[in-house]
Amino acid sequence: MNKTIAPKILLTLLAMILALALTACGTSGSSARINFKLTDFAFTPDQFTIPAGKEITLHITHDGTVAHNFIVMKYGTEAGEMFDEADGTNIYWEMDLQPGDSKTVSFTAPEQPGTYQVLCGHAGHLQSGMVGKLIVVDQQ
Ligand SMILES: [Cu+2]
Repeated sequence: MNKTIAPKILLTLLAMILALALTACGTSGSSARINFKLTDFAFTPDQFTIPAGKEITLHITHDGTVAHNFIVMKYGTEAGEMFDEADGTNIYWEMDLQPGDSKTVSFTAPEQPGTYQVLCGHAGHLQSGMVGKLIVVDQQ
């Protein structure tokens, strides 16, 4: 290797590594941007951590074969064994997705920090594994 060029290449590589490291730090902990995938019958990932009260951008891809929805339950409520009509009054936010959908939407995170249940409200889907957690944390 040419001895005068090698240090320049090393410096460039170091700068790139540093830039990547800084980007990685910015995405740790809670995030106002969430990406996840729906399949039959799961959310991947099934746990999200978001900052309280902030505008959250969700990017959802539907890789399954049947319609699903994404429901965030109100604080302190859970659907229990199955999601039924009575649970409808406890919905904080929801959206419907069809197979093949790839959508970017936004909603405002709850002000109350804590763990919120997320699930698919279609009959039988919660029992099949379409359930997860939304963790809301206080941000200074
Ligand atoms: Cu579903």
